[in-house]
Amino acid sequence: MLNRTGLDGELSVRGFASGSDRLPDAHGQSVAGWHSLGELLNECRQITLFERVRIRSVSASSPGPEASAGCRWSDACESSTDRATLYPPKFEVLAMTAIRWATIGLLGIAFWPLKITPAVEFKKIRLTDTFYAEAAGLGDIDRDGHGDAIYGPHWYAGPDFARQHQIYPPEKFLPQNYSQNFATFVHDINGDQWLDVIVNVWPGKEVFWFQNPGEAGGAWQRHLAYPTVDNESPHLVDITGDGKKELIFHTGGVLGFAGPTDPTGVERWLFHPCSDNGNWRQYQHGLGVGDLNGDGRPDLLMAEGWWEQPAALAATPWQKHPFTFAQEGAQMHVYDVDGDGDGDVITSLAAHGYGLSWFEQIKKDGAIDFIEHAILPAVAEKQLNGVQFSQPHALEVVDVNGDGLKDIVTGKRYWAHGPTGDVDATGPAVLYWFELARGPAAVGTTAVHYSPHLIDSDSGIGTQFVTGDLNGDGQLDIVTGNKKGGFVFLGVPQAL
Ligand SMILES: [Ca+2]
Ligand SMILES: [Ca+2]
Ligand SMILES: [Ca+2]
Ligand SMILES: [Ca+2]
Repeated sequence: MLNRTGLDGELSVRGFASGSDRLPDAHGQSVAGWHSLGELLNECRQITLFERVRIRSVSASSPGPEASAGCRWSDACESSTDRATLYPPKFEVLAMTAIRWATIGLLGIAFWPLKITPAVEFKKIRLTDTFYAEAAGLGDIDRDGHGDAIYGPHWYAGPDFARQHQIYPPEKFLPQNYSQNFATFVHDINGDQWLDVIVNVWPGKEVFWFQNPGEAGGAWQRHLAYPTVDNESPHLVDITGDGKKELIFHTGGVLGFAGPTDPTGVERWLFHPCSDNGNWRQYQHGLGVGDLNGDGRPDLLMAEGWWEQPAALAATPWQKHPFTFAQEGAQMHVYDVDGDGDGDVITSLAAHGYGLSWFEQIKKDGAIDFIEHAILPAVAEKQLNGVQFSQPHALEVVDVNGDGLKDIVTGKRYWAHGPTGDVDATGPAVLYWFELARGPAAVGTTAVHYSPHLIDSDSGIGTQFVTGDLNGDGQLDIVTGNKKGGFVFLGVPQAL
């Protein structure tokens, strides 16, 4: 082994992928700190094992910030400077290469079937079998330290969710029909430290927010936030970066967002247009928020492309980047699925049909482009590990098993248009999570793998649901609501 100590030459870790030249590299990053080339190669193995590591730049001559380097199994690590000096004798290289590829081969075979994190199971609690809403929320409504579940007109007090409390006058709906609650969000709108509940009553109709009465108790006062909120998957997120959440939707064919205009939130919220008129309709499917170009500013996504948030928020319209992600998706998410440093897109393809995909961000002629990777096939006859279901009309991207990788939670929207209105309408009302794993990339394949895990087969999803840790045990919980009623799924950690 060649001792690294005393060498001032700058190393670079360069990524190569079979059949691809688009992996990130860290050319020019100072990666001193390894004491030998063997250690460097070992570091590369660690990189390939865990896909992505942080490498601290500790060059004595020029200490710098943390650098990020991503490699994959097929990467090579080499010095770009002083190669002759740094490289060990040939036999050592050959030996290292042989060991490395043997390791790659063995782990490549063994990696996929291995479960390296504890399994996850869920305890199901049925809040009610009455159809009140196709949405759900969670949060500590009464500030007693226990997370509470929100379904339709009621919140259910944790930790047992047995007691229900009214938010607005309840109205029961027939499962053959529709509710007056398609999206539920929980957020402190007026800044009094008590969580309020925000409801989109119907695609294309009002969003109201119900004011938590707080310690004094009593009725929740209803306020109109915005009168016409189009799209079936509106979001409530902080898109402006001021720490306050805004409602993301389109109205009158224009994509944008709206938020409170005064500290009380009671004044009518103002709509901030971000696009030209796209003639989008009331029941438009597919909407998302996330930073796709890595500038730190969340961008907007729809099924037909994404809109780049400008440096000056007021500059409108935002630049549109056309790309067809889906025909009829639901909540669209941006997440670095493959761990290469850029945001990828996760969306269902048909909220009333089949298909769930992630779209890998690539650069094409210097511009952002995407490659689709199917998770659930878009046709009924094909399956993923024997799993297939229709109508993934809501989905969340969240780390279910605590391994640091965000997984996907989705399921079947039960009776979206009644018992006969959709393909396989009477199929099991399933709720699944899809476990993300990353591993060796063979030629022409991706290093990303999803495994479906059934959570429940008699509940499904509606048009929106929520995840979070309700009981503070560190395990992810899920609250859903649809035509079968309202449900809490408490994650129960399992031993390895
Ligand atoms: Ca509570
Ligand atoms: Ca951005
Ligand atoms: Ca990526
Ligand atoms: Ca995970």
